Amino acid sequence: MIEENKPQHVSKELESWVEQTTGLTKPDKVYWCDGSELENRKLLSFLTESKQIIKLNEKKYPNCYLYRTNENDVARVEDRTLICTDSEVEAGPTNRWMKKETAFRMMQDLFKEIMAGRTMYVVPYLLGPEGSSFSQVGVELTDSAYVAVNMRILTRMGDIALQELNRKKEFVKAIHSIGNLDPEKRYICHFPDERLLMSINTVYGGNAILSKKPHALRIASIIARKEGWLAEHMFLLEIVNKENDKNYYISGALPSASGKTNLAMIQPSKAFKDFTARTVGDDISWLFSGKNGEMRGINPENGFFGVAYGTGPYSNPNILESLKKNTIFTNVALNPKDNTPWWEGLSEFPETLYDWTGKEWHKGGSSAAHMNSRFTTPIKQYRFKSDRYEDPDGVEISAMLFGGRRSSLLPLVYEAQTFEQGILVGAMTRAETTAAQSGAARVVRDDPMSMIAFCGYNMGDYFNHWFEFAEKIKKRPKVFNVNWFRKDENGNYIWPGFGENFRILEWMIKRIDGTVKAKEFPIGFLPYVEDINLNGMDFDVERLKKLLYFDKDGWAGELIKVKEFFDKFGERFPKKLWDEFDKMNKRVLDYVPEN
Ligand code: OXD
Ligand code: MN
Repeated sequence: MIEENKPQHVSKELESWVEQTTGLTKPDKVYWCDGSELENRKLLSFLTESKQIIKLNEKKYPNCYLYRTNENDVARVEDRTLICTDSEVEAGPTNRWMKKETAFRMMQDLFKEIMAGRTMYVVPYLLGPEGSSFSQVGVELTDSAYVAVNMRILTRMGDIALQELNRKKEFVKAIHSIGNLDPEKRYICHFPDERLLMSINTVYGGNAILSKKPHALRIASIIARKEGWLAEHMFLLEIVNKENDKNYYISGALPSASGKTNLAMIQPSKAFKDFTARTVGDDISWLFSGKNGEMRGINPENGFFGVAYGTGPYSNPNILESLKKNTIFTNVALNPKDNTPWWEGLSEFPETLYDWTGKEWHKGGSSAAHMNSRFTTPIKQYRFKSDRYEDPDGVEISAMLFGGRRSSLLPLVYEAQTFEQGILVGAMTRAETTAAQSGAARVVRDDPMSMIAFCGYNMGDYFNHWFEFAEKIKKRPKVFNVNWFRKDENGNYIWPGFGENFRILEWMIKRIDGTVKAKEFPIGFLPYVEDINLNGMDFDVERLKKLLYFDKDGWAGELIKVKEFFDKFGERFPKKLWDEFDKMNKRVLDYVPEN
């Protein structure tokens, strides 16, 4: 076996684990990634020459590539994502569980000699800013060069991580193989006790880039509980009011493929010329308490893995320029005329395309890019990133928001009256599923804090942990709930969304500053219609009233569903959360509408 590029100082633990994995998987070669530009170019050339990836137009899209996954491997597979512990109760009723020993044996069998004839890449990575006491090191061993080049964008990869490892000693171990892409033998296993991840028969990002959902959310959420912080499926957005020179940091949880990246990159329209908005993170936030009892957050990632489909001049004008260099596209269409990537929403339909599977596509055909097609692009080159994204101490959170896709009932925005009620608002999130989950139809499911697929332990304990965490926070952020997705009788979206959502963010800022009042309802505070700034927008106030209406009967029904979900946790469900629920339920049932 050949070993290449091995660094001089490698800890004994890392060295022996790599050796052990090599013994099991039997690669022809082990290559240690250093994260350098030269190495990146070599890996991309190898992928191009071996026809695994397509190099795009160098003039229009320098250093950009298109990768097509197998047609059966286009999204996260939640039913094959397992939490592997001694007892099922540790995983809880929302996770799929397998007994640790059984899962380990199964994975050992599947990984046996799986890398024969292939190269195993050793990919050390750092999650979080360099020098942050919250940063974590992981090492992924993978036989996919595509995974390695993605990780170089999404994490701080290579030597920088090994240096941090020399200081920290502890690291998360992750083993991945493309295997043979057999969907029946596809598994993403999490072994929290060993801080070990094993994933096989997939290359789709959320299943194979183990630094992301598996480490930065599932394993990190378990570590966070032990250490007293939170790992959340949240973007982190900076808003500056230039008029009074105040900064606001808003973290927000929305389910996958529900506009989280777009909101994290929102551009205030002309009506809001006093404001700028900058991105700290678009998908994951690690939240902790600061010295003065404030809530702080960092983005553990270093790049964006956003949904390409639908991204365009209207939905997210800011990102488009960034996608024109150093970006890997997955499952988008290809315009053969000039060898450029294309997806629905980017521009007018070209006459002819190759669709995401590589087949010829003509105008009028079904979707050319996959609905869960992705871009992987570095934060560094994003013009509207916040200067604070590399701050090791993170940023101070002024507000949090929860939400999801709901075609009815849920108002455009409402505010929790207290932080504890805010925990309930997050916990009772129910949202329509999207193309980010394999096999998903548009059905409403419980998705507390948008973490249903990402909490690595019993969610009853998770809710409890939120209350424990809240006790440490003396300067409590306001908590809001948003829903951009209400539909009218004809099935059309009522609120235009995207950039116009800034109007709602501005209302939140006014609430943070205490400059507007709000009206109390059983679920929390709703805005007075006149406090939502509609300047420069052609939107009927009556429609806005509809979006801010409190529907007593609808909410009574909603809370029945919420209760059914909460009941699943039995003993593990915190009393404090039942108390919040009971209070809200009583207020809803007792509510008598004015006149
Ligand atoms: C993602 C997801 O990729 O949530 O961010 O699926
Ligand atoms: Mn996500």
